[in-house]
Amino acid sequence: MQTHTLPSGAAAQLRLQFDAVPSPYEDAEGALIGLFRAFAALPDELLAALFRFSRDPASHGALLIDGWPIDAELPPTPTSGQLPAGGRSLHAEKSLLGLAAQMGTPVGYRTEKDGQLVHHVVPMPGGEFTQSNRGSKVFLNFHNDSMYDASMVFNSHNPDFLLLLCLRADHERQAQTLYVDAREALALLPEAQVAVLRQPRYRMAAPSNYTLLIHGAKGDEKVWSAPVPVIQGPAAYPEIYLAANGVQPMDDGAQQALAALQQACEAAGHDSAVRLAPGQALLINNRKGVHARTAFPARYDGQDRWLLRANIRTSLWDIRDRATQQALVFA
Ligand SMILES: O=C(O)CCC(=O)C(=O)O
Ligand SMILES: [Fe+2]
Repeated sequence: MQTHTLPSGAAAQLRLQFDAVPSPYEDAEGALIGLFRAFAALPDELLAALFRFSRDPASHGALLIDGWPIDAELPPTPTSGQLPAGGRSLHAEKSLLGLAAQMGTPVGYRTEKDGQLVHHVVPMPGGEFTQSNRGSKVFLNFHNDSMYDASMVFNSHNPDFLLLLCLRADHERQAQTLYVDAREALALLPEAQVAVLRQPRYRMAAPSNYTLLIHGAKGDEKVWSAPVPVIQGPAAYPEIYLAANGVQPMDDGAQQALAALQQACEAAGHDSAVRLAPGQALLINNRKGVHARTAFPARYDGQDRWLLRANIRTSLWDIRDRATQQALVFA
């Protein structure tokens, strides 16, 4: 994976500027304006890498950048996805949102972590075996972060990018985050199977957070999309879409092509595996490729793995049908 490191001088300068930035939990707009100013002073080389990653259709779909300011003293890892109370410097949140604003616009969705701009991705008791960011004990399958929509297509209003910033690694540093760019995976498949993946012969399960919290489903019940393709768009710049919570091929040919794609992802994914360490940010294009996470132990002792996550859109206009009274928060 392509990796950059924020020089320590630039990190120290960011920390100083962060002191003048309001808490994003209290004043999201004020925080984003302050962060815009602070991030403008980053080294040209890093800004150029961010620019190309975020705006060039040809760039690779994942980028790792190390050395971001995070809080010197962290509270125990939460077990509920809610921010623990108590005074903190919020350097990590500011690193996350400043970086997100370089890539596009950070947004919240009411159906995902209450519309918050900053998500706490932590293992949660009871969620160990789920195909969601609450899980730990199972491999989180290759997927895109998707968003339920009444159109029954779940990759229309979803984030274009997601950003993961590591605050704490898991105890044994086992968890690996994997990314496969669709171009790499499709290069491993025969053309006939790519052609099948391009046809609307699949149903995708709505995210489990939606199914449980909003739909009120119990157990393994799923909400399925309309028939959709896995691959769309020009061969040189394909968009891929796989749901974490389940993909249902609608016939045998579709099933075979999906199995071949999953094998290709497993083959390609381990090349890009990262064990995220504190201060590392993984920038993920949510349309160019799919991501996954390996299993890891969770102990719920306050020292479990803890990532901050942001959802980022390049266009808010295209999701205006779900705008709410609250800026940057969508239904
Ligand atoms: O925990 C990870 O490394 C990835 C989790 C994930 O897929 C997500 O937060 O969307
Ligand atoms: Fe994900």
